[in-house]
Amino acid sequence: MAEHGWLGPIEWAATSRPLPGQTVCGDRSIAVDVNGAAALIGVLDGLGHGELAAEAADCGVQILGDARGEALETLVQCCHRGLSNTRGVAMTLAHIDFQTDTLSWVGIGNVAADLVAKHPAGVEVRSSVRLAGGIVGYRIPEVVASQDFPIRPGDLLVIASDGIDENHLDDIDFAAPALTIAEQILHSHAKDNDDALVLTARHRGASG
Ligand SMILES: [Mn+2]
Repeated sequence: MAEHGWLGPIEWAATSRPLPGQTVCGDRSIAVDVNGAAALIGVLDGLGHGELAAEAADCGVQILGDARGEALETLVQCCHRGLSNTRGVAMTLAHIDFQTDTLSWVGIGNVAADLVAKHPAGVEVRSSVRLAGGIVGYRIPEVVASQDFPIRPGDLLVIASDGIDENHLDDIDFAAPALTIAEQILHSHAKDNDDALVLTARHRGASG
């Protein structure tokens, strides 16, 4: 399954597939506008895989969409409360402010997020989200703090569930659209023992 679109200057795409042999993927993405001034982007991996995992992740996407204007720390707390009757999720969220070109992100569990840029030697990893241990809906750290830093035109945010292997940033074609990059990562780096989802978000500059 694939989705893609634009949020302000951000071109985003998400693509996923279930564990081979299964029909339901328990990983979900969110990419929504926040008052025309920012984007809320994230990936939720329902614990385990399949239908009950998808149910937890869908519930999280719904909560995030409804509360999208809140701070990231608040969004994590909202999801934690709202998912207590589900299996729970691993979740990484990013907020991109279009006015200040500031990226903020927070991660609970094992959904990797990296901000990468094109480099003469290949791919430069400019920053990686610091993941806190826990399961949203079951147990999260007492203090959940997001991290902020500048994002520049050309930068690419890649968020990947743990069904994608660790080498997924090795061969990115920066000339390609966000959807093609996401599809290439999924194709080359999805593991055969889990659901897999990749979300890409590219800052295309003020002209969009
Ligand atoms: Mn997983």
